[in-house]
Amino acid sequence: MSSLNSKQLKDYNNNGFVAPIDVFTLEEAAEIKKEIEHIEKKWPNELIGLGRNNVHYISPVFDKVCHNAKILDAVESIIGKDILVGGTTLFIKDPDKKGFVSWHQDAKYIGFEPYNWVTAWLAITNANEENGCMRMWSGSHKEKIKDHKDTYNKNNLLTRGQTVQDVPIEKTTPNILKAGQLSLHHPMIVHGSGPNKSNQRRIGFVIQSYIGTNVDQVLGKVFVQQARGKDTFKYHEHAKRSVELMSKKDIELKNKANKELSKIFYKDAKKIGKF
Ligand SMILES: O=C(O)CCC(=O)C(=O)O
Repeated sequence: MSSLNSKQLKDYNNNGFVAPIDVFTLEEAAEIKKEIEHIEKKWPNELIGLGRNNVHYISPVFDKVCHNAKILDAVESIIGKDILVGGTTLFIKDPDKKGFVSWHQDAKYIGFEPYNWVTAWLAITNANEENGCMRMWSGSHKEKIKDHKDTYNKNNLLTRGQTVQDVPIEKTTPNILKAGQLSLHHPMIVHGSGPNKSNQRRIGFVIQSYIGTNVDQVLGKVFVQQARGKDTFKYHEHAKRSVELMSKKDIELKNKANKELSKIFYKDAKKIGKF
């Protein structure tokens, strides 16, 4: 069932993103945060580097987020009813680190074509200007794919520090979300985020991305899960849903999927970064 109203759809089409969309209560978001902290405490290496990707394969909590009906209803409004989960990433900004995300377009490096896909950014903590929420260049999704310079800056949370230069900051809008709220953004929108200047963590769980079943991966191989509808195209290998935290089989799947993802992210790159 599609859930975005005409104003929200107009926002998405005009600006390249729509926000905020209420999904979880503060309490539910806090429970999801606890799952991250639990994994970090018990398996300290699991969510770092390349491991920040595809946590939904090893955690039933994150699996359920990806298959949440409220999120899928909103996504269906944009890409239609045949929906696959094409991958996830945790973007965690700790207060004592200088992590930032340079201006970029997802479509430049993610490899999903055609662009019948949308990225869902779920705030696990509040995201605001102080703690480095995303900033979106409204309308930039209507332009072409821009040149990106690979900077490999050590504090850049993007794989190769890919950066669109000369972004007019005055045309960008902060994507302020409360914990539990979601935003949806277009593959072509230029966006980025600054460092966390608060004394609390800023955590975003990003379904990167929800893809229509008609969407192929043109840079490599990706595993998917059926989130809604039917996959008559069968472009991708379908993966099972997680029912037990950190099961051996699921860890193997996550590692395999991340190895493939790394090949996509670093295709033709000069060197491999830390994610
Ligand atoms: O979490 C962030 O600050 C940036 C995430 C991002 O670039 C994305 O979800 O496409």
